[in-house]
Amino acid sequence: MMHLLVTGGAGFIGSNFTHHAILRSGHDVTVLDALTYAGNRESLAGLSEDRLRFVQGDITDTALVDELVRQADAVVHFAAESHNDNSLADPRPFLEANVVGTFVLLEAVRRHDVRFHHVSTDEVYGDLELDGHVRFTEETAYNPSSPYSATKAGSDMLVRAWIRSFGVQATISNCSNNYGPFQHVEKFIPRQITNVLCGIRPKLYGAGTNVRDWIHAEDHSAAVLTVLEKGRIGETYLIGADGERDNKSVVELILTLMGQAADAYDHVLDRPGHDLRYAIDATKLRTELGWEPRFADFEDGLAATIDWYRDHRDWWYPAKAATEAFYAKQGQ
Ligand code: NAD
Ligand code: TDX
Repeated sequence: MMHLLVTGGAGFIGSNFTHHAILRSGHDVTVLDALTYAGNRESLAGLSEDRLRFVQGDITDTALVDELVRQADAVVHFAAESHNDNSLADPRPFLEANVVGTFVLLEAVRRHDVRFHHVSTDEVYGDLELDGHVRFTEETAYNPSSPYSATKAGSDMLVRAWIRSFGVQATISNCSNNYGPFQHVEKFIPRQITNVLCGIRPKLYGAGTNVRDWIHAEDHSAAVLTVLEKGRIGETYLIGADGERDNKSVVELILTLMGQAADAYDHVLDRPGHDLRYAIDATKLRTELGWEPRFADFEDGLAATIDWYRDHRDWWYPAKAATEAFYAKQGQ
């Protein structure tokens, strides 16, 4: 049992991980989260105060981070600005949170000799050809496309440098696209589900042929815990569950599962620099650490996610109008 400092623990994946770490693995958790527009205290509801301490604060706050890291056995770092479209509209917050924030955490774990796990994305590798069979591995060269993925790539490089230069005890994981409950309505799948629930037609960027490799957030959380508990220091592990789908078929599936005509969606302006395809080869994680995804069937996972949004309007509805107003301004 460890005392974990989880940054970004009020976000989509960080809150899922916090539940997982406390309820399945028996760790105690301190969450450090700034509660930006993307953070929601309600996502941690139901966890006992004996096991979870919540601190509202910023990962760029050196004094606060130093004190919390000093008290922890390990840091699991999820906090980030996470949405590509926002990074295209206003990149600066991404530099602050993703690059400076990771730097502040690295300096604190270095000072206190605390184990660090850095949560990152497959987007650091850029994109793959649409009709190819090549997938990302731990050896793929970095080639980020957007301000978001460039700042995540920068944060990964900082972690690697702190491992090599200062001997920081760190691991990195790069995961593919997550779905599941508690995801902000700005993201693709919840946006389309909540559009249908609000009587708005789903919005597909461009032709919708872009491919994403979907994994349930529960499987991502389990993988991060596996790397934290069993991963080799200094190593990177890719996380993915063989879930490649093109965006058009995902929208059609959502509409069908929600009892609508499969073509009841709109094509809208494409994302500038839109990555074509992501695909993860997770052989290293599976063979070396024995991790396997539990949510093998995307359609079942998506149906359960739709039910969750139908049943939790109070959680997502307050963010819906502002999110759609942002997209309307972008022509999306
Ligand atoms: P999210 O946007 O839902 O949550 C981010 C959380 O971080 C929020 O609670 C927010 O309040 C907090 N935060 C942001 N800036 C902060 C700061 N300066 N100080 C303290 N807290 C701050 O993001 P998510 O989708 O849960 O992603 C979590 C992590 O996983 C990110 O590092 C992201 O790059 C990575 N990741 C996400 C996906 C995905 O599909 N969503 C896939 C691979 C990797
Ligand atoms: O309304 C939409 N219509 C649409 O066609 C939205 C919001 C998105 N899209 C497309 C763009 C992408 O091809 O759907 C795909 C998924 O979009 P996002 O949910 O914005 O995810 P993506 O840009 O792929 O990045 C996600 O996965 C990697 C997360 O947001 C990142 O945090 C993570 O690192």
